[in-house]
Order: sequence, then C-alpha cells, then structure tokens
Amino acid sequence: MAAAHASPQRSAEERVDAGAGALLGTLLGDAIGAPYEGAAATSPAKARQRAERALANAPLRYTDDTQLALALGEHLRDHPLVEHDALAEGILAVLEPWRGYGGGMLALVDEWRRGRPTEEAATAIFPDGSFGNGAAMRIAPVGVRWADEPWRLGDVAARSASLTHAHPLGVDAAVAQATAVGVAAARGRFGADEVAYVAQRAQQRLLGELLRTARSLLSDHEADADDAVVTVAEILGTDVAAQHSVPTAIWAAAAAGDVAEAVTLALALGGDVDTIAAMAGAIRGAADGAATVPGDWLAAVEEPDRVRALGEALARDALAGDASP
Ligand code: R7I
Ligand code: MG
Ligand code: MG
Repeated sequence: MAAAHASPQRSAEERVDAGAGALLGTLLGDAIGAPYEGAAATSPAKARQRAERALANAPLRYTDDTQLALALGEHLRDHPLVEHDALAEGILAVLEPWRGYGGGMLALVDEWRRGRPTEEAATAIFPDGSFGNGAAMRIAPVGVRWADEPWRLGDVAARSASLTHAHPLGVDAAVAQATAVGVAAARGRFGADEVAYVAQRAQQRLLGELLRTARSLLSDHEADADDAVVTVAEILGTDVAAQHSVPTAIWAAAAAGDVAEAVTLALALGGDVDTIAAMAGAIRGAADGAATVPGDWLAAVEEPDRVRALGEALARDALAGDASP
C-alpha cells in the first residue's frame, strides 16, 4: 500500500464522519449555491444574506453536481477502480436534464444513448475533450474512497474524469479536487500546507500555477475583508472552466473555518456558484466532518440522509482496505 496522506491517523469514527461530511458538503454547496449561479462577486457580509435568502426558500433542490456525485459514489461501491462503460450506464440511469447540466455534457450522453463507444464519445463534442468543471464537481466520492492511497486516488480520479472531461485540464483539475478531498479526510485539516500539497501534484503547468497563486492569496488576504473575495474572484476566476473554478474552490476551502463558511465564501465569489460551493464544501466537510454541518442547512436540502449514508459507506469501504481485484 502506498504511503497514506494521514499524519497522524484519524479514528475510524472520524473518517466515517469525514466521508459523510464530504458528500454533504457537496450537496449543501450545490443546493444553496444553485439560485446564485451566475451572480456577481460580493462581500462575505452580503453573501451571508444570499445564504439566508436561499434557505428561506426551502426545500432546495440539488443540481447536476450532486446528481452526478451520487452516481459516481454508487458506482464506486461496486467498481472501486471505476469502469467507464458501467459508470456511463449509471449516469444514464439517473440523469435528469432539468437539473441544469452543461450543454456539452448533454450532447455527450446523447452520443452514449446512440451507442457511440465511450472512448470515442469523450472527444465527439469538444475535439480535445471538455475542460468544463463537471468531472471535478462530482468527484468527492473518489477522495473519500481512496483517501489513504494518494497514487491510486489520482489514477481513479483521472479515470472517473476522462469518461466525460477528457481535456488534460478537465482531468487534472478533477484530480486536484479529489486530492484535496482525500488529504482533508485523511489529515482532518485543510490549510495552506494542504493547498501546497495539491499544487505540487498538478501535471498541467497552468493548473499548478493557479493553485500556487491560490496558496499565496491565503496569506495575502483576510478572507472576511470586504473587497478580498472580489479580488480573489478576479485573479483565480469563477467560471465553468475547471482551471478557473477548482483552484478558486480550493482557496475558499482553505480560507474558511467550516462548511458553512466555505459555502458562504463561494456565494461571495459569484460566477459558477453552485459548483464552487459544492467543491469547497466537499473539502471542508472532509476535513471537519458531518457533525460540524448546521442542522438547519441540512433540513433545507433534498435527500440529506441518502447523501450522508453514501459518504459513510464509501469511508467504510476505504477503511476495510484495498478492494481492487
Ligand atoms: O463540465 P460540465 O459538466 O458543466 C458543469 C457546469 C457546472 O457549473 C454545473 O453546475 C452546470 O451548470 O454545468 O459541462 P460541459 O458542457 O462539458 O462544459 C461546460 C462548458 O465549458 C461548455 O458548455 C463550454 O462552454 C465550455 N467548454 C469548452 N469550450 C470550448 N472548448 C468545455 N470544454 C470546452 C472546449 O474544449
Ligand atoms: Mg450544477
Ligand atoms: Mg455550476
């Protein structure tokens, strides 16, 4: 077994709670962020009002981010190393287009439905594959399942991404997000050192540079200062491209003290809010655990019990050891 991220080891109970936290962080960020997808960047104080307004409209539906995280998580229970054809079938079985999917993603699943082999379909819409953040937004389950084995985590994350987001940046950013969730789950913390760890593992130069910038912005700015978040949004980006949203989410996770604050920072960053909030929430949830998530937030969103149970099951699978053939 490869060296674990963990030092020192968390208890089994903490790890199971971290698994639940990672998936619940995805759900909360997605469902609370969705009403603000496309909003302008603002201050953390105004973002707290955004959160309150969203919560007042409960029950809040989740979007494609959580729907696909659930599909990937359920796939990992039976296929811990990810198999493209079976994952494509799992996605086709649950996909509800009204949840707000990317245009390229919907065109891609049409190719699958027409019987196009998954290998070919991955570059049928965008010739180099998609660099959208769709592979990263759903990837928390891989981080939970392979938190103890960084090399396998990277390999499985890349395979889970390349089915739909074969562009090198789409894959590499998804690996970075999975690595962030994994290291947070294993260590029980996610701060500047962990951002540096994720940056070190980036293969694509642009992504590595943006992650190092995210790391330096942590010490340059007080996250709660009025204009700080707007500046981070301008420097790192907040759009649907994986390279302009994964480093941003990783910054938010490291700048925040808990899941609620991570989601609130994403609400302040604006742009692809549901996705940045889902990714930041997943990392913070893995570090801090489900026990730290506000109960009134959980009560406001769709299917928290199902999401929690899947996160716990994946963490237990991880603790049971290597399930590869
Ligand atoms: O990545 P994807 O699943 O979209 C995820 C986003 C999240 O914000 C969700 O919450 C949801 O709202 O959608 O979907 P894709 O269609 O693969 O990628 C998203 C967009 O990125 C595409 O529709 C394109 O606009 C852009 N894009 C590209 N543009 C040019 N060339 C992705 N890849 C390319 C490319 O290679
Ligand atoms: Mg979405
Ligand atoms: Mg989105």
